[in-house]
Amino acid sequence: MSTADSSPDSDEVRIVRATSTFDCGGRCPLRLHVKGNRIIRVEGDEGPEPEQLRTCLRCRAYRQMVHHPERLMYPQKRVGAKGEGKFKRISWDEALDLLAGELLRVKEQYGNQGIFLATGGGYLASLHNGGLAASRLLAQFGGYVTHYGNISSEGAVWASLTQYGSVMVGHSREDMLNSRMIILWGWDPARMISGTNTMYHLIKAREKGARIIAVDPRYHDTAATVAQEWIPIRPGTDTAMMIAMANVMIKEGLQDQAFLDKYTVGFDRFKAYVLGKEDGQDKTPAWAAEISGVPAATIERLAREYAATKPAALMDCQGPARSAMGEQYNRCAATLCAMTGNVGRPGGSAGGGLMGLPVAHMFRMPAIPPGKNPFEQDGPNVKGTLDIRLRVVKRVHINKIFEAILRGTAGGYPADIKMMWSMCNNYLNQTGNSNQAARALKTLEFLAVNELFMTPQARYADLLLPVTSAAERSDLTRPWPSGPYFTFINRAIEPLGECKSDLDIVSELAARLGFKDFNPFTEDQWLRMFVEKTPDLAAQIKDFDRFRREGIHRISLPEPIVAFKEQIEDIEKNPFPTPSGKIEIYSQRAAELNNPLCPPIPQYLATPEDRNDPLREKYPLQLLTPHPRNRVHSELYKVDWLREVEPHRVWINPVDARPRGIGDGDEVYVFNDRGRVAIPAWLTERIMPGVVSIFEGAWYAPDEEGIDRGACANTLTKDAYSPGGASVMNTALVEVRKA
Ligand SMILES: Nc1nc2c(c(=O)[nH]1)N[C@H]1C(S)=C(S)[C@@H](COP(=O)(O)OP(=O)(O)OC[C@H]3O[C@@H](n4cnc5c(=O)[nH]c(N)nc54)[C@H](O)[C@@H]3O)O[C@H]1N2
Ligand SMILES: Nc1nc2c(c(=O)[nH]1)N[C@H]1C(S)=C(S)[C@@H](COP(=O)(O)OP(=O)(O)OC[C@H]3O[C@@H](n4cnc5c(=O)[nH]c(N)nc54)[C@H](O)[C@@H]3O)O[C@H]1N2
Ligand SMILES: [Mo]
Repeated sequence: MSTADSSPDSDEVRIVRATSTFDCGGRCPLRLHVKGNRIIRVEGDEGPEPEQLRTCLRCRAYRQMVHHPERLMYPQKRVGAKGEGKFKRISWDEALDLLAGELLRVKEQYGNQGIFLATGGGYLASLHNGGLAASRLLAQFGGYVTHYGNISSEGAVWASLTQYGSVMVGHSREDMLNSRMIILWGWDPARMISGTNTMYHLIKAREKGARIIAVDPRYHDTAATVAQEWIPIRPGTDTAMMIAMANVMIKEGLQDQAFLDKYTVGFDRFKAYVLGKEDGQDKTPAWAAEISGVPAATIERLAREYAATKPAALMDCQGPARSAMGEQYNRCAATLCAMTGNVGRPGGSAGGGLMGLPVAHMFRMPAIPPGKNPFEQDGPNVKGTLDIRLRVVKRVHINKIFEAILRGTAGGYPADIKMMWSMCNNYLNQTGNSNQAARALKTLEFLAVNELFMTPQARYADLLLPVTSAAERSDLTRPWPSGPYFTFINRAIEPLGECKSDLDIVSELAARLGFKDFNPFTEDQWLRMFVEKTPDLAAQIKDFDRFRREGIHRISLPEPIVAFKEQIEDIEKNPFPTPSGKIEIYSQRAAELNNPLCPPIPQYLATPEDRNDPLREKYPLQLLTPHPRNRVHSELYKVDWLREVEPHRVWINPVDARPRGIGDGDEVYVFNDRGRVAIPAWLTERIMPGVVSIFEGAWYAPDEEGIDRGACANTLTKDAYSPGGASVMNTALVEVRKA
């Protein structure tokens, strides 16, 4: 770290090495130019090609976020009605006394199960991570209730665990240079990143001659940049198309039978389903064309091409899996990867939708004792089960938090929630059915929110605690989800206003609740301890001071990581971590769930609010809610530069717009029984007819009539989860009308 003068009126410019900590698909190393207590410029990584980690637009606007005039600067207490957004400034002493008092009151009056902790992905670094610190404190305080289920990828997690017994299904990105064909099946890394240099490697793969095809209802940025072909498909119907591809391969004998015989179990059961031996429905390309809208000839051609081109990488991801039967899509993709013998092979892929690598893992706070949360211990907590509801009993599914608040134990939820403490999330905005969430938040006896901004959720708080940004403290992090590298975030500026980190807030609260020595170490001691005591880190980083100075430690790999390489090289010695030791195209564990909606082989299943639901007469359009290029979910929403990049609009095909009298730029209502948003229309052939798209993360802002003027996508989505636990964000029917 620079020893230069950091006093507020110094004229000297220091360069501080850091990264952002957003839950975005990348992790840009940054050189922050700091003058006095202000970041005046942001530069990216200066590493040489090909390692240089190119900075994204969001990080380039980092200082606009850190120094935003609307940052919360001091603790505040509600004075208006709940949700009205009227607050009064108070001191930290008053604020912490209030929170400690409410925790004690609720515990005394209702027991610890009245306390709900909502954590989230708002801050992806190790030390100043609020959720972790608070969960440890509340466990020591006698327990709390929280949520389960990864909102991003539970469908993909379920599929990968079922099929492979492991979630480590990724290849390092440079392995795409070994692929002769890459299918972007619901994957758009130009926008969602998927590891900082994914696009760089994808472009290199294309230059090297790989054939690249996008299967997506939207002609997305990645398709526009690298794909030779776009195959539009109706949302939620990918499994039908994949099954028909399997049908073509089976009938034409194109599958890699030797691979299937050696490494998989249950292919025959899948084959019988594909050929319709049990239900009488031969799942032909014509059958799938009817469901998916993809012409039968295209399905046949893709099946033959994919089976013949080796190696080929079918890249499924998490977006299509965030849907009513999401896990079936990832399981089916993994099954095609096995049928073509691409699993465990350089240039191939395993499917499964999770692209993480088994290196550079998160490392967090080993020293504060976790304590035992009684509400996690006294149920079966069935380890290894595929039944999401049994994996963590006594918690609330993440997409059901607000219904649980409204209905409590009478509605079958594990607790009657009386108070909520929230940090690193904006779930009112980010989980299904925001109108219901707003109703639920009004019923809480007490809501404390640790935040940087007055988000839609923060507006409902009784107590607002202002939090420092990642630029105002030092920490360690790693990329999401590839890399591989570690980064050191050096504190660039001193805390603005009266902001404190979550860790400091929790530690001060701990002292008030009578926990002595809750956090006995300084920031510097902690960070040194992490580096020296975390095996993954200690093995890599021998020189702490150098790591801190350089801000990054790049891990050099002798060769690209290929998931399941060891298994494919020697299955006897290295079985798959499944009950059978093989890739489970048929899963006995899934069969034991006895749930026709969660079958032992991957299947296409109709769902509520898909295109066959009779509700389509009223709401004929399918809604997609992908992640925004110019934000990280709802973060950075206030940054003007980023707003200019992409105005918030609903994508609609002219074929759907014209009969509704909608012109480009017209203000429209998008609505269903859950809510109504007002938003300008973007007429574009980049989305297929019958489908509209609103990027998630715009801030919920209902007017007096209940029309959401902010056009938050979740005003329209539902608070449901699939049998495998996927949050249902991309299965919703809507209608669009001129406002
Ligand atoms: N810029 C930016 N990057 C981000 C984030 C962000 O907020 N902003 N968030 C990060 C996080 S937390 C996550 S979990 C990841 C999420 O990454 P993903 O889950 O991969 O992203 P999504 O944007 O939801 O969807 C990806 C694609 O799926 C398509 N899609 C949706 N439904 C279907 C379908 O039924 N079939 C097919 N074939 N395609 C479909 C969408 O059109 C979109 O192009 O992104 C990360 N990256
Ligand atoms: N419709 C729809 N909804 C979706 C999705 C979708 O595809 N479609 N995707 C889902 C996915 S994959 C995800 S991961 C979720 C994300 O859901 P959330 O985690 O709720 O998303 P963010 O908008 O990133 O909210 C993070 C909040 O944390 C705050 N924050 C940042 N740093 C700190 C800190 O150090 N301390 C504290 N206390 N707060 C901090 C930020 O200001 C921000 O308000 O959204 C989900 N919602
Ligand atoms: Mo996510």
